Amino acid sequence: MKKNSFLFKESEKYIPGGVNSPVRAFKAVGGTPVFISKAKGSKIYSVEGKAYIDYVCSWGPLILGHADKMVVNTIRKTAGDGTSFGAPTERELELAKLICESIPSMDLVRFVNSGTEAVMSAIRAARAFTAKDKIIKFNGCYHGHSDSVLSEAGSGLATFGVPSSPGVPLNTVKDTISLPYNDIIAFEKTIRKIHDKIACVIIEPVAGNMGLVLPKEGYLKKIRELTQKYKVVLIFDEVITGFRLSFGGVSGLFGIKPDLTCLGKIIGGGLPVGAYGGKEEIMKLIAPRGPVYKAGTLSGNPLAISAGIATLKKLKVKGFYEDLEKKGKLLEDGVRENLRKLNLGYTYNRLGSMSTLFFTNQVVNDYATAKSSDISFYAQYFNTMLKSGVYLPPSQFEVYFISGAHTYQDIEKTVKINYLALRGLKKK
Ligand code: HOZ
Repeated sequence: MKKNSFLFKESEKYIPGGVNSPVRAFKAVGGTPVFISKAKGSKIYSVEGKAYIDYVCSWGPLILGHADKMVVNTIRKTAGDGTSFGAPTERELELAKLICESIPSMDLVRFVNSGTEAVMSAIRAARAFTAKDKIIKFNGCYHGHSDSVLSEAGSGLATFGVPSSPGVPLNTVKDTISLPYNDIIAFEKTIRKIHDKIACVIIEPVAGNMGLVLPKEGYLKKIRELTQKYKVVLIFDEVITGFRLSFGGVSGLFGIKPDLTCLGKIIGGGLPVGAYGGKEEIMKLIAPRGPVYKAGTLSGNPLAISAGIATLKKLKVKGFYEDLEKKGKLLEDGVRENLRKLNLGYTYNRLGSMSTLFFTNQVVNDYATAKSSDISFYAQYFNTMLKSGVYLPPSQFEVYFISGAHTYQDIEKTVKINYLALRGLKKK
């Protein structure tokens, strides 16, 4: 039997930091990353043969759980017919239709291979459409790792406490303005002053990369009003939330229509995918219909597209999101009750099947309050949960995801372990 520690040491010799995405290295929580050998339903299994109830779910895409039968069979069948053509397929049309029909603001959609690529391409489209350069983003939101959105970003940058990344040209970041999330006054002041220079505003309408942070009542509506008033393109980054909180996106749930939306994760059913789309007047600029360039050999890859179609078809079944909501509520009620019994005032944010327990007594509604969390407590908590068979994200600034495959027993068991983990927290 191979050990996690052996594999990690070997990986470090060949892969920077031993991982292909930084948060996975467990640096924020200590210890050795778990090397996964297989997964099924709500469980992942390590190379050491240990089973875990998984609340990472590949950071969101696996809303049906691991190795869903229908998704796997679809991928198998598709693979047998060829894995990539670099030419159009009927499947792309099917998924494009499904997406455009379910997201009210989506007239046209273009597939790419990741959320990073979707955002990068959407910003380019917005800049071309407005003939302006500057963008506004929000502190703690993460929009992938392309140059222009790597300032004050969440996810790995929050985990490692770095405001930006070396290697990003100053000339690129000078066009990026990062404002506090949920602060409509700061936003209004900025956009009123320099709207003639702003191409777009990009936001995670429900933020999932500083832990889960919900928009305040009326916040998104006001952002929409102001961007419309000042003719600035509004981009919703729904890479995490698209098809997670409802069929479609947060835009449908809150009744707000952005100009462009970025998608990823769920629409590929666990295979690498991304997409961006929105208003025809902007999307018609994309090559070859228009001059704004974007290309990609694996864009619209048959495996990812067919896994996405299979996933969306299952999500469409009546009651799917209601069931997720019940499970999310069961977890929330359990954790809140544990906090109450232990007289702990930590903050628990939840929407549907997404949640985060923040180790702070402050209300968490922006990056500053998320960062008030005691990350050494999170590390202790994470490690006790892990030892007891619950796999949480190895960072305070990420989200717990529940899938349709999680059972009520999984959640009840998690709540019991949560109680013991919270009770055992020791001040250092
Ligand atoms: N940064 C992403 C999560 N918000 C992905 C992390 C990973 O895949 O390691």
